[in-house]
Amino acid sequence: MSEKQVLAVDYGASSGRVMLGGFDGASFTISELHRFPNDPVKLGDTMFWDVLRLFFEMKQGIVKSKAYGEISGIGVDTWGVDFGLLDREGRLLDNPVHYRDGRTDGMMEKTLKMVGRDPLYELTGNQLMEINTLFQLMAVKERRPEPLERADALLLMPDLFQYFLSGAKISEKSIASTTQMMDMRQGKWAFGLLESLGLQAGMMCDILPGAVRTGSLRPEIQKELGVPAMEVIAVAGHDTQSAMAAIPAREEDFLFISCGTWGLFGTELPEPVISGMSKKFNITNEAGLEGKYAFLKNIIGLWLIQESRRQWIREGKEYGFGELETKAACTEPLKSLINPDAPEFVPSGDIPERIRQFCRKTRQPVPQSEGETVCCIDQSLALAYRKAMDEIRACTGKQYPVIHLIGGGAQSGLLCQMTANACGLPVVAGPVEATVYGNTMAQFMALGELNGLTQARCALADTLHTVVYEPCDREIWEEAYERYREIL
Ligand code: LFR
Repeated sequence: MSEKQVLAVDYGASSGRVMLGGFDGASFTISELHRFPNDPVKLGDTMFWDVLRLFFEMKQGIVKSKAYGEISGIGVDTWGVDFGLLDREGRLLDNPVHYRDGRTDGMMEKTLKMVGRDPLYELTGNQLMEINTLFQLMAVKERRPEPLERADALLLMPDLFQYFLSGAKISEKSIASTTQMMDMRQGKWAFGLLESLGLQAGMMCDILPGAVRTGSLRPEIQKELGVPAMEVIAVAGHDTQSAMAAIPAREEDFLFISCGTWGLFGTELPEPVISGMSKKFNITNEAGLEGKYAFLKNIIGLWLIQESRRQWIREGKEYGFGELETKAACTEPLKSLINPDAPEFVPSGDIPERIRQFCRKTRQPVPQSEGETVCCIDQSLALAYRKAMDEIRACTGKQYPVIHLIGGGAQSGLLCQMTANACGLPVVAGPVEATVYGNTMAQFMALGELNGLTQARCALADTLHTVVYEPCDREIWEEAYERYREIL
């Protein structure tokens, strides 16, 4: 079979790209057409996504694809939980707001008082996090209800871009499952919950599974960009689920870490787990492709390093990630530990200073240099993964032979090795571009070129070159894990 091509558009919290994905019936290729920054914009006291610029950049990518021949489809994935509201004519009522915006402060507690922590978790199966769509909507309702009152449709970010491209208003299931508004077992919107909170259920669009065609590129966009028609495809719109689709696992039971701005640690299951124990550990269920579920913990991830790097740039010191890793590898490991999920590390700002404060408060050696800071972050993340692993094992009653570490973090040999050491399991690193592969695979599934996820994963495993990190220094890491649990 000759190679077919699609455009995989992947928006991350700090950058986006349009990639060309190819499949020749046996293996995949991906190449970058266009990459651009995704810088949120603070206006007044609100932090917005620059959604029109993001759409503009997607169009630039489409234009660049003209040099590569026929393109069969286009699919978009993004981070979770954020959304846009449309009026009856399909116009955006407000600019989408960033999940790190302060408008949700205190909203979760308020909402939980109204609906109860246990029933909410029972119904949605989602980890309770202030950033979740439900709490954002409650903030809109309380502070600035007009757009909500006029809203005819709520579209989550990938669905919004998909709508810009095709005009179809749908809710793809993987992204719907990040909202804390979906009945996880039924795969339907939790209308009763919405109504009990005074949120109008009528704005929710029908939930569709990922890997389906939703329409074709609007004629006016074809004309504007000078491109022929192409299918618009709903992939697993949630980037984490696109990435999961691309885990090159040959084992049935495995652990994974989708390691980017966030670190998502979990496993894949045929059905959600919503139990007293999963509630206690605050583990989330998310819907994936082909009716699969990810059972995972949301851990803060490389955000700590990305944001520290921005701080050092503000101080006039510009280092690449590779350079920071080299510095970290030269320092003495396991001297100081932080709880990476402590609330003070979530907002943007001077992370290295907050790490120093954390270490002073917990009477540990205070990391001074950039290398010591990055080393402290990496080892603390590895130990947070270890804790998540213990909790997931306890909930599923399963043992796992391997951890697949996918996404940008797979480039960090130090983090992969530390994770293997902390968890006592081999870490298979790669693909770095998991999200793009998963997006591409879902499109070829929708186009009928692949007969399902298993076939797609096998083809991918044959395409890829992965690196394995074997665990070592186990005693030292077990001792560190004890210390880590004490500081929590
Ligand atoms: C990762 C991710 C996480 C989600 C967080 C916020 O990019 O999608 O899965 O919890 O971003 O939306």
